[in-house]
Amino acid sequence: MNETITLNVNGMKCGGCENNVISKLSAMAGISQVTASSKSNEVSVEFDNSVVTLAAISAAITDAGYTVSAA
Ligand SMILES: [Cu+2]
Repeated sequence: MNETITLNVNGMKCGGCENNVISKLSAMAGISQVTASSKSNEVSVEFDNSVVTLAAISAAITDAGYTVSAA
């Protein structure tokens, strides 16, 4: 089932960081839509929760070098 979540993500400083997060997440199976804002420190993800988990999404953001502080 599709679900949309907004995560608080720290460490994004510019549009390059936003694009980095967006391209990393967009490449993952089950993720249909990603928006990222370095201004509000938010990443919104629309995903199919039968394909990909919130934990995997958080891990991908962490791997990219950013910190997920809250869901
Ligand atoms: Cu940046």
